[in-house]
Amino acid sequence: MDYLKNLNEKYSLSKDQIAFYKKNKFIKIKQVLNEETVTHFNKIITKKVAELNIGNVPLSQRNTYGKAFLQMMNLWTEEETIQPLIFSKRIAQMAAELMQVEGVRLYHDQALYKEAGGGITPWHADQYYWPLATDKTVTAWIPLQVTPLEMGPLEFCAGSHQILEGRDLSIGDESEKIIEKRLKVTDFPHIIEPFDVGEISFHSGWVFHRAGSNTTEHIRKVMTIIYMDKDMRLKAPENVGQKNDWETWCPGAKVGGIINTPLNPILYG
Ligand SMILES: O=C(O)CCC(=O)C(=O)O
Repeated sequence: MDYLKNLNEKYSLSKDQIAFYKKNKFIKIKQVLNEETVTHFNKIITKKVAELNIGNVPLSQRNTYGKAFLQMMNLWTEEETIQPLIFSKRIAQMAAELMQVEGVRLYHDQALYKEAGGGITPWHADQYYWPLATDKTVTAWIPLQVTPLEMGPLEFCAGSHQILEGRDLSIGDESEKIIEKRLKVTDFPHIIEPFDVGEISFHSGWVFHRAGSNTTEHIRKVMTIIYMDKDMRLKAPENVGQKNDWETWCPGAKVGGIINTPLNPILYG
């Protein structure tokens, strides 16, 4: 059970790392998890994803979003043994410190398994889907194996949270095309790098990101944890996705109130 030690041991972020995140609204950090922890969760999350993945439509019959990945949500509520990763103090404290807030709650988790031959994840900003009142949101993207460029690691447009155009687009062919075009005429760097085992990234809700296709014969297995400020309030939904998210990830929360439901535990602070 050494993974519990790894998951709860403090990671000391440097001032430079916090400043980097503040400016770019994403960061990649090596050696957050050790190989044993990654291997352990690779096994149990993959088993759960396989169990839940019934009636899968062949890749060729899916749209661009569907080809990007298998998406299984809130696995911590489905499988007790996955909880220690989602409730990791180490990762939650990093999320809080990067956002410079006192504490964080869970918004939800999701496994994102890009199948062998799976397509691109189009450019998008996550917060389009979220009925959350401020930008104090961050996703920890946790690959469950070494992730070379051929597998489609997460890519970021550094500092692109400053661009408002394209925020209103759901993930798909249109968002890929329009956001790509918009980002090309800016000086914000496009970061495409592989991930080592144990390396994870954090990206904020309004920074634009995408991923390439998976041209290998292996699934790109990734777990994500989406955090929000522990004092985050629910805003009135502005689109169907936000209404759906309210009902799914924070049922019972009231517009204008702090999102304090049993599905949104405080993970740090
Ligand atoms: O894993 C991917 O391909 C995309 C992930 C993503 O967009 C996210 O975690 O916000």
